[in-house]
Amino acid sequence: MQPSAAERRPRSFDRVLSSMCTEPHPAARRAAERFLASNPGDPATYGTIAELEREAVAALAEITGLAHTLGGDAADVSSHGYVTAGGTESNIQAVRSARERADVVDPVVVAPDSAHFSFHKAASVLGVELRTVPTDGDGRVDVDAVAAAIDDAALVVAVAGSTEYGRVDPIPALADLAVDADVPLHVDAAWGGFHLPFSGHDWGFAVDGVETVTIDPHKVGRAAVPAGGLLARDPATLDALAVDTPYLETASQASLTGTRSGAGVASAVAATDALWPDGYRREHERAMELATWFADELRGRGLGVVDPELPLVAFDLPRATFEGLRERGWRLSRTGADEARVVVMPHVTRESLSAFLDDLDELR
Ligand code: 0PR
Repeated sequence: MQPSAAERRPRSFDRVLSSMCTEPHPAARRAAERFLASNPGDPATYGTIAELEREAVAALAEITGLAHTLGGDAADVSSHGYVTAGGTESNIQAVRSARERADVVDPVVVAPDSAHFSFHKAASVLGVELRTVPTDGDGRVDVDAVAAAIDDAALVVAVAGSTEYGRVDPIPALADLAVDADVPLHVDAAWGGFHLPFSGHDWGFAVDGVETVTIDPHKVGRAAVPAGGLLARDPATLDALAVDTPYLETASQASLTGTRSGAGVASAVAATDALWPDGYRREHERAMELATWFADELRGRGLGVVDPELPLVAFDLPRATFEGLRERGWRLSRTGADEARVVVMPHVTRESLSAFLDDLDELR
């Protein structure tokens, strides 16, 4: 008998070049399977997964520099964050908390035009105005434009690893503006967060003024889907999100979703246990080297390339060649400006990119 569609093995990652998902770490896969039916949204019933969520948040607090600012006292780190369903939930919740805390009639969120579309969802769901400001020619937000837009804002958003180009906004400069204007700064490091501790950027809670950070274990962190992260410097950020939960044994819940993925939480702990810090550092170095090599190869073929700041390479590719590569099975997507975009995720290797270049040469 043929296996049903649901029983078939997932597609191999061999030719997946533009996704931010990747092969989970083997330990993450095993951990996910053990917790498929537990619900971190009900900690009084599912105590083991609740304890694992504290561990996941403690790991993310280390990675984002929050643990250090708390003086290494990770005892009550769970009041500083939780494991979300992904970057979208984290970003919505960061906006929601800022809206609650600003307590103004017409809340405004200032974000670069490079910000992920989840901020448009947040604005729509929460009834806030999203005031987008332009990026410069190199894909980072124009700081002067933020300065001109910040005064009445409830939140400023910075992107640390943009979805289309992997660009990191000038976070210290934005944080200075935010502190002066007394507006919280949210850093979206959903994808970049597992690279940035090794890239030399100033980006996380080490920067004064950064109040919340999105960082997703289910992207570069190599946890199972779904496992996102929202971290906050001030526990009041999460308090502003909490609603009473009268018929649960716990008094309140700050997450946006109710039932949540125990598999995501357990796999985030397993992956970060296995890989933080040395495994992630090695992956960062491997991926940067590969991205740099790939960018050189493309340039050598006369193609325009956006210099990779983090391991993501956008490059000019005629539409017909793009379509031809898709027909050969390469899972490739395009930026809004029509460049092809390769995200050097852990499953992307020198071999796969060489095979891609061979196909590219044949099609040109
Ligand atoms: N913030 C940034 C900077 C992101 O790049 C993304 C996702 C998000 C937030 C939202 O995260 P979730 O998708 O976890 O809610 N960026 C990818 C994108 O939109 C998501 C993606 C992942 C798309 C895998 C395709 C895919 O196969 O392109």
